[in-house]
Amino acid sequence: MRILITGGAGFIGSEFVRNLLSGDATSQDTPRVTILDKLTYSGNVANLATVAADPRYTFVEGDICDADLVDQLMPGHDVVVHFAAESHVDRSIAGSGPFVVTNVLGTQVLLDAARKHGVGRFVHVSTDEVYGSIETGSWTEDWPLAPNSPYSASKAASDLLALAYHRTHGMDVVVTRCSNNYGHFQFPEKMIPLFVTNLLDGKRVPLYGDGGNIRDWLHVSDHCRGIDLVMRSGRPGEVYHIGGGTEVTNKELTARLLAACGADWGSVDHVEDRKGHDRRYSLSIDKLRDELGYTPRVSFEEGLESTVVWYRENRAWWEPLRQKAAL
Ligand code: NAD
Ligand code: TDX
Repeated sequence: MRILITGGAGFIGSEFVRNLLSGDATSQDTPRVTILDKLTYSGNVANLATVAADPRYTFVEGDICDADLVDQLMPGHDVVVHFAAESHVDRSIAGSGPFVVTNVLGTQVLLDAARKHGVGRFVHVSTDEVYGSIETGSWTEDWPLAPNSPYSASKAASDLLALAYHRTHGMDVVVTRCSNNYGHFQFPEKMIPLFVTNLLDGKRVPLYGDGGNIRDWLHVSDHCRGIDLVMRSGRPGEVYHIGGGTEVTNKELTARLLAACGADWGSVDHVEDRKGHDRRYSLSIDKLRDELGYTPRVSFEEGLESTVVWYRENRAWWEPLRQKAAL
C-alpha cells in the first residue's frame, strides 16, 4: 500500500506516520508513505526525525493548493490521508483567509487529483467542531453541521466537499471527526502545550471566560489508531467519530496542569472569552466501537502525565518554536 499523507509534519500527521512506519520494514504489506507538507509555522520536520532515514518514506515540501504539484505526486498512490489544514481557532478569528484557502480549496485540489488518478481511498480528517456546540447528550454521525468559528466553518466545507465527491462521483471517501487531541509534538499554541510550557517557564496562563467550557480529550495515539482502522476497514461514504470519552471543563484541566507543573491558581490570568466560544463538545463513539472495535486505550490521567513529562524533557523541541511564533 502506498499512502499520500498531507500535513504529515504536523502534530497528528507525524504521529500517524511514525506509527505506520513502526512495523517491520521487510514485511510484504508494509506501507510506503509520501508526505506532502508546506511546513507552515506548525509543520516541523523534527517531528519526523525518527523515520527520516526509512526507505519507505519520502518527504515533499509543498502546498496542497498547488494543483500541478499535487497532480504530479498523486499517481501510484492507493490511499490519501488528508491532515493538512490551518488548525488553530484563535488564528481563524484573527484572520480567516488562510483557513479558506488551505482547508477548502486545498481539499478540493486533492479530491480532484485523487479522482483523476483513480486513488483507491480518500480519508478526510475532520473535527467535532463542525457540529458547533452541544448542551446535553452527544453528537452522532448524522447530526446536522452548525460550525461557529471560521476554522470550523472551513473544516465543515471541506468535510462536506469530501462526502459530496463520494455521492456525486462514487469516490471511495471516508471522513473521521475527532475530539480535542493532546500528546507529544503538539504545537505550543493549543491549550495543553501552551499552559504546560508557560508553567514550566514560570509564566502565567490565560484561561478564557469563566473556564466552564467542556472539551472531550483524546490522546493522539488513540486518534491515529482510530484513523488507521477507518483507513483499512471503514465503509465508503461513511463518517466515523473518534473520541476520547473524557469530558472536562477548562477549569478542571487547568487545575490538573497546575498540579502537574508544581504551580497554583496564582499563575492563572482570567482573560476575556474567545469570540463565539463553543461551550461543549461531546462525541458518541458507538459507531466506530460497534463496527470496527475501537475504544480509547490511554486514560486521561496517564496521557496527561506522560505529556507533561515529554514537554519537561524536550525543551529543545519547543523553545525555538515558541521564540519563532513569539508565544
Ligand atoms: P497542525 O497545525 O499541527 O498540523 C497541520 C500540518 O499541515 C502542518 O504540518 C502544516 O505545515 C501542514 N499544512 C498547513 N497548510 C498546508 C498546505 N497548504 N499545504 C500542505 N501542508 C499544509 O494540526 P494538527 O493538530 O496536527 O491537525 C491535523 C488535522 O486534524 C487537521 O485537519 C485538523 O483540522 C484536524 N483536527 C485536529 C484536532 C486537534 O485537536 N489538534 C482535532 C480535530 C481535528
Ligand atoms: O490560551 C488558551 N486559553 C483557553 O482557555 C487557549 C489556547 C485555549 N483556551 C480554551 C479554549 C477551548 O475551550 O481551551 C479550550 C481548548 O482550546 P484549543 O486548544 O485552542 O482547542 P479548540 O479550540 O477546542 O480546538 C481544538 O480541537 C478541535 C483544535 O485546535 C482544533 O484543530 C480541533 O479541530
